[in-house]
Order: sequence, then structure tokens, then C-alpha cells
Amino acid sequence: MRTNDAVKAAVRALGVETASWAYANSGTRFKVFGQPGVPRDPYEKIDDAAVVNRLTGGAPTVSLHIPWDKVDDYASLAAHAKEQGVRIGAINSNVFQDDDYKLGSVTNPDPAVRRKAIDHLLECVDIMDATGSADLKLWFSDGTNYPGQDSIRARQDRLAEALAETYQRLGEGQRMLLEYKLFEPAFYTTDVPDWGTSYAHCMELGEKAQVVIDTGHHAPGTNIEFIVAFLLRAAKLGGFDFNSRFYADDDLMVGAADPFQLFRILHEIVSAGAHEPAARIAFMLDQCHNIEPKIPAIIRSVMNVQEALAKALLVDDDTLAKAQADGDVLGANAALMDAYNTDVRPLLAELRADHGLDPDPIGAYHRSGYFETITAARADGVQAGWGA
Ligand code: LRH
Ligand code: MN
Repeated sequence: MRTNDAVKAAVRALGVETASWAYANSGTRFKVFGQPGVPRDPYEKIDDAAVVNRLTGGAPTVSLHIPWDKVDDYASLAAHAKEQGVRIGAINSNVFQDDDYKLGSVTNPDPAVRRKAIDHLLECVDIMDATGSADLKLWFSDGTNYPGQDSIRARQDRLAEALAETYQRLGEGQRMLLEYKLFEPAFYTTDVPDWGTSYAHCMELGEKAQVVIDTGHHAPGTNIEFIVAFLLRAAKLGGFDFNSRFYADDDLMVGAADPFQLFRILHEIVSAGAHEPAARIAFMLDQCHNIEPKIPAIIRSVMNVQEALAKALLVDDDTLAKAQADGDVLGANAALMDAYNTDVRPLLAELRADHGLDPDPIGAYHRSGYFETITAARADGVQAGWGA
């Protein structure tokens, strides 16, 4: 059984990566609601990410999305992040918003369109060189809407070709994280629809290619922790896009819809020691705060991951292992439920106090007046969004 100090040390070592686009306006196909104080550029998004890190002590990196975070000088953006006490994490490509990509990007029947898409992926690696980022995160909206629209097999060949060229471009210490999604915006086939397809392409590519699990991208009822355990065993889990959902790709706060699922996922991570920074699992958030205040929602999300990890670290491994070996089904289940039902909030409040942080990060945010400051400072200009 881990001591409270060991649990606190492990939670302190965990870095959650927040998403630049979660600080900006986002919505659904029906409406994108603006909010006061929303950033107007990537520099202000990083300022907000730095506040989340300062208050939680656990969000040291922020992922960018290109071109939503396009700037003239990425090195100066990285320097700005450093001044603010954070680093730029994964670089997300975007080949899903250009008119040319209606019938696909890297899988498009038109070689000129495929070339354009691959050039964007290569540009994202150039940006990684400038920001010092190690992760290229790839998500393809590519797919078809009607049977017969295109050759399912030919599209896989085109995808493999594009991934191989991009893989060759990766430098020392860089890797690509291939994300999958069951459906949307395509509604018949999606070219990377599930973990198996991503895993197969990553195996074909090599050790610098790993799978990223977006927790909102599965069919209802999918056992995500099984996928986690399988990919960890194969050393092919690169990271997570954490969020939660009640129905589809809802992109709600991680742990909000199903905190027990998040705990089960972190239990598989802890069982493999993959919560340790050396394991290089990217614990990223990929959320949209369409109606709720964005910065407090992201602080809450980081806290939800910290709480789930603390609970997973409190699983009595010896009792669990013995019960499993003895076929003691209820005993084994109880070992997990005892940890899950442990209130770790006092322990995490203590951890924050240990490091000079306010035990109540969300209260501290409201007391800081930061919201009032940015609301006034950012009153003019155009709020950033995802341009959909
Ligand atoms: C696709 C996705 C992907 C991002 C986008 C913002 O649904 O999860 O990770 O590029 O959201
Ligand atoms: Mn995602």
C-alpha cells in the first residue's frame, strides 16, 4: 500500500497538458457562444494556461492547434510560454477545415489535395522544431458518407503513404500520435475509426508512432481501459485526449460524465507504472467549454485527473493481487472500490499547501480577480475561436 507521501509525490509529478483551443470560443454546429475575457491570440491563450498551471501545480504544458494558433514567430511564442512558466506541448495538425478536404485530406482521391495535406503535416513538424515540441498529434476527419463513395482499401493505402512520408520527417526525440474516432464528420466510413486501425498503422510505421486515445471517440459501451491495457502492453500508447461524454464526442470536462471510468483508466495506467513521467504518456485535455466559464472548467478538469490518479494510487495492490490469484471476485472488486470510494480531496489540498498553493484552486481563481482583469483588457478585438 502506498503511503500518502508517495501518493502526493506521484500526483505532483503528473503533468496534465491543457488545450489552447479550450480557452477560446467553441460550440456545436448549432451555435458558438462567446464569453467575456476570451483570448484573442495564442499569446493570451498561453497566459490563461499559465494561470491554470500556477493554481493547480499540475498543468505545465499547453498543446497548440495549427492554424488556430498560427503566429509569425513560433520561437517567440515558446519564449513567451517559458516566461509564463509553461511549455508548448503537442502540435495538432488541422486538415479538416479547408474546402479542398471535402472528400478527404491525405486520403482524397485527388493527388494534388493529398500533397497539400501532407505539406501541412510537414509544416507542423517544422513548427515542432521551432517550439521544441516532441509530439505531432494527427487526427483525420477523413471518411465517406455513402457506400461506394470511394474505395475503403485505396484510402488506407493513401493514408499509409502520407503517414510514412511524415514519419520520415520526424527528428530526434519527436514522435507522432495517431488519433482515431468512430464517426463525425463522416457518417459511413471513417479512415481511422478505432484503436485497432491506429495501432496497425503505428506498427507499420515504427517506434516513433503511437496511438492517442480520445475518451470521447468510441462507440457507447466501449471498455476504454481494456484498450489502455492492451496498448500499454504493446508499448504503443502515446497519450490521451481526456474529456467526457454522455452520448457522442461531447468534449465535456474529463471525469464529469463518468468519474469511475476515468478511475478505471488511471488504474490501468498506474498498474503499468505509466503515470511516471519516464513513461512519456501525454495526459492531454481535449475539451470544449461551450457554456461554462472556460478557465475554472479547465482547473476543475486538471483536479479531476489528479483526484482519479490519487485514487488509483491508493489501490492496495497486494490485496488485489492475492484476491485475483485466489479467484476471489468480490474481494478483488472491493480492493478497487475501496480506493475509488476514498475521498482524496483533503490529501490533494494538503499537497497544494505543501507547495505553497491555495488548497482550493477554483476559489483562488475567483479571488484572484483574473477574470475581471482579462474581461477589461480583452474588451476590444476579435475573440479567438476554432473558425468552424
Ligand atoms: C477531433 C478532436 C481532435 C482535435 C479536435 C479539436 O474530434 O478530438 O483531437 O483536433 O478534436
Ligand atoms: Mn481529440
